Amino acid sequence: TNRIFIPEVFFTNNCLTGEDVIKSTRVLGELDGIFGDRQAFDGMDKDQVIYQVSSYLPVLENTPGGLFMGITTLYPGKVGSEFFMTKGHFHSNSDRAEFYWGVEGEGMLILMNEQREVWAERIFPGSLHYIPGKVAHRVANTGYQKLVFSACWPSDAGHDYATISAAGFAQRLIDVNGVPTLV
Ligand code: M6P
Ligand code: ZN
Repeated sequence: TNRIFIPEVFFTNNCLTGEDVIKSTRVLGELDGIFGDRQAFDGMDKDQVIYQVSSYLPVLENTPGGLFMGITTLYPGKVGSEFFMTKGHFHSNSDRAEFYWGVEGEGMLILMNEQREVWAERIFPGSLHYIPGKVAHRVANTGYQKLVFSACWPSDAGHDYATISAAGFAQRLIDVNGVPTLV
């Protein structure tokens, strides 16, 4: 059956429903080890919701040639001086690329290649980001309101979280006197 897809509704109300839409929630406790300030992390509520992702998966995971789409709402906040951020990942099929685009709020897309070189792009409503293959990607909310961004990626990309869990990103996005700074 065909799905009637109304981008405005998907974006503003985050309300696509159906069995091929997967909603997931990440609470702070699931981001253990990601933030640099262990003491600040330990003092925080582990049930606090950091971000939610609605993914529209029109084909089965791992199908070659298909596309997936997601919309992520990342709440504002910090662990110590480090902005709330997504887990971040490489793709399991490492050469697969992805688009991100900003919908609402402000943030930074943090990127890292296999040589562990890190750079960042500012996300804002209407910003478009091409993430090449073999580049890990993570998003931080640098604002005071929720950050909403959307993504489109190949259905056979897969998520490799292990590499980032083990070695992290080579730089962190820290609030230095009100200025988001990679350190
Ligand atoms: C985007 C896409 C998804 C990803 C989500 C959250 O919507 O890249 O594939 O799952 O962001 O990012 P992460 O999986 O790194 O927590
Ligand atoms: Zn990805």
